[in-house]
Amino acid sequence: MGSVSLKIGDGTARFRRATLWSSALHLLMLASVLATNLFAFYAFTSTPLPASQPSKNLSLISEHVALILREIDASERRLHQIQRELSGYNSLDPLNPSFPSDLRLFLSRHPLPLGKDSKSGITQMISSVSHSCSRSTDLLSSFSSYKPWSKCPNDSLLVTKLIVRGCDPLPRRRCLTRPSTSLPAPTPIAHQIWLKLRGKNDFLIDDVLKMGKGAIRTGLDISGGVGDFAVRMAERNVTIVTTSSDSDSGAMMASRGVFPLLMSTAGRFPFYDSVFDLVHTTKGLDEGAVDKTKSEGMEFLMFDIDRVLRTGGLFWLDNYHCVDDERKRVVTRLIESFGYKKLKWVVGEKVDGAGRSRVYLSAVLQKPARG
Ligand SMILES: *[C@@H]1O[C@H](CO)[C@@H](O)[C@H](O)[C@H]1NC(C)=O
Ligand SMILES: *[C@@H]1O[C@H](CO)[C@@H](O)[C@H](O)[C@H]1NC(C)=O
Ligand SMILES: CC(=O)N[C@H]1CO[C@H](CO)[C@@H](O)[C@@H]1O
Repeated sequence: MGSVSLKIGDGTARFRRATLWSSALHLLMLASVLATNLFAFYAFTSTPLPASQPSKNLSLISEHVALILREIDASERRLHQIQRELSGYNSLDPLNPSFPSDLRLFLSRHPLPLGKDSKSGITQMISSVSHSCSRSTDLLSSFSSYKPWSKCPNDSLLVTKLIVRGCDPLPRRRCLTRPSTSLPAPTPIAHQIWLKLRGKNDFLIDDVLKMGKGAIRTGLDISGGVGDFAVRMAERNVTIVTTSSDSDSGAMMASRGVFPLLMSTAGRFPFYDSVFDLVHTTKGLDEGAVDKTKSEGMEFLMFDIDRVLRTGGLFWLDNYHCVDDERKRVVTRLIESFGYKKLKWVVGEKVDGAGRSRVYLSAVLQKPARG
């Protein structure tokens, strides 16, 4: 597995721990597979069968086979246990005395004031944090260490760190947000992307809106930086929600009058099914889901994109950088398997600042009606 890096604040967070863990997990799986195979090899080669006594040797073999099966079973159980530990199930104890008291208070059960709810049958509200928080209890504890009713610590970078580590949702806090410095003056967009063509991978906003036949009113921009795309679309009366995991982007987007949503690309989008006319992304596919050997991560993301997009809505993959041929093939195969209509599909090369040629894919795809 590669390491995913996301730009947060002024630095870069690398999922080094996750990578280490998964490498360890892979090593362990490899070792157990190897051991099992060696064992089988030994069992079948070290017992040559003299023709005179086949039944006795047969029972010997079946004993060996039973032993191998038991060994495989035990390895599987060990693996499962390790996976549970890595993913954090069972290990986040809401009553852990080392947690700050407000975190314990938040996680405790709160009975409904009017007793059992007749519709759902529930009697208490349960507040949760993500199970991945158990991998970052040190950060989570810093986040929850504050004096109730006083000013919150200035820790937006900490929030971002937790979210990109999968600790999302975070607990609520009983502290007052710091007096915000007034929003910065809105920064104008320096470039002419989407208004003027720079290369064959660029599409014009107006052309894409025409493909939507004037029915594009709302959209989602995944990992949309400081909202440039949303600002351009707002000029055309289209409302775009921009997701970002960068703690510095929010104020900038708000000052430009567009809607910032702080979330990791790895989480399910907090939207109803079929509500967007358009989903746009440049880097979102990678940030949500890069894994060199498997494409499931990207599949989960694509299914969620498909979920929030309405029938007839457009998915605009904008200058997606294909790091290699294999990635291009994986992304192409994945997108094609959703059966979208290709309104635009352009693969092109661009030379970057260092003189290297890079391959980009740009596409506008229309979600089909499914019977
Ligand atoms: C929070 O701290 C950062 C530097 O760490 C500073 O730039 C920012 O202005 C602070 N914000 C508030 C609201 O105090
Ligand atoms: C956006 O809406 C306003 C108000 O309805 C209208 O005057 C304007 O022409 C619209 N702009 C575009 C690009 O459709
Ligand atoms: C490998 C092994 O145990 N082979 C046995 C097969 O059966 C004959 C007869 O009992 C033994 O002599 C072999 O040692």
